[in-house]
Amino acid sequence: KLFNIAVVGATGAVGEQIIRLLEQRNFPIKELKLLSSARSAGVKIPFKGQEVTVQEATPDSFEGVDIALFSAGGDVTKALAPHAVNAGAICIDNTSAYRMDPDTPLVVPEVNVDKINEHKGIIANPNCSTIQMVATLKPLYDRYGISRIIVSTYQAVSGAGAKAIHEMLRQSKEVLAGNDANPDILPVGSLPVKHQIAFNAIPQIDKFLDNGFTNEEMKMILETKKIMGDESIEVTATCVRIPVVYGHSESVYVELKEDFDVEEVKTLLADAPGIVLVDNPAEQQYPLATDAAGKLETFVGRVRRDLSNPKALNMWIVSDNLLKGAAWNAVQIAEYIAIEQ
Ligand code: 11C
Repeated sequence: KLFNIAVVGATGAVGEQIIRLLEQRNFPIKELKLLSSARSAGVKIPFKGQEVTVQEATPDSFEGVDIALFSAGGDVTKALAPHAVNAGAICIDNTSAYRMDPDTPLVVPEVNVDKINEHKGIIANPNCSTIQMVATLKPLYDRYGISRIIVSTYQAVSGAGAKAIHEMLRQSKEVLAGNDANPDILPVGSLPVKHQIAFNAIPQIDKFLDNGFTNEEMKMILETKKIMGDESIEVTATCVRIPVVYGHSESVYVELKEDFDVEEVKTLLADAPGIVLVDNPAEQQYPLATDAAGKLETFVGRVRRDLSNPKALNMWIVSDNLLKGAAWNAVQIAEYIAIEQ
């Protein structure tokens, strides 16, 4: 069967990757509709040797669409996804708009692919930093159980969009030239205070809540429980933006419920779908954002028993935030839907 596909946010950082993946994976497409805000309408995007003209996304854009992939921000999803569902499309949404909605499955195929069929029109794609962590921890959860996760992230600027990439590169040049960085975008475009990202680390991703955590940190906490289907897992997170373009890195401490053998843990990780074990300290081999950029897999290394708690492990998890963290996870879900139909 061939599918009519719509990509909403086609000119954005994630939308571009979705289009590239649909092409590379030879997704069975009848018609590809590329949608965006009015500002980007008219842009031509190459796809399989032809050019597809981007159209303005409106409530009427979804007639005949089978699968709509949204990555144009939560407000656009909230405004348009209900119209897409009414028109009969299955929506795969990259924003946080529906992630915690009890009627919306939140899916990482390696963890809970069975939830896809429970959708009522919308399937939510989790936050990038959550996806790579749960995909890696799933085989350990299945084998030993997980009681607690403490994660600190080192997140790439591309997570904040193409403007943040340009901002980091511009600031780097300014600072190297001896000028002021003149921060303009990060940590949060809509907030008045801005901080330099070049040669810096900013412990704020997204806005703060009253509990002292940021939205990004709460996403890691709440989404992990929902995807794993286990509210008893205790999670705490500190999310930090660093001057890397592509690839989020995470230091993860995880307490397991049962005793484990570190070599068995490494074997489980090496055999897990979508996970690549890169763990050879003797040769200084461990996952690096520069190696993960452009790859579909999630990379794990520095796997070691904790010295303060023999039931806990430490590890380093890295993945391309725009690919497994966003576009690839969404296209994977679309591929599962296509296979089922
Ligand atoms: C970042 N994780 O790195 C964010 C971007 O909820 O999908 C993705 C936000 C989301 O800034």
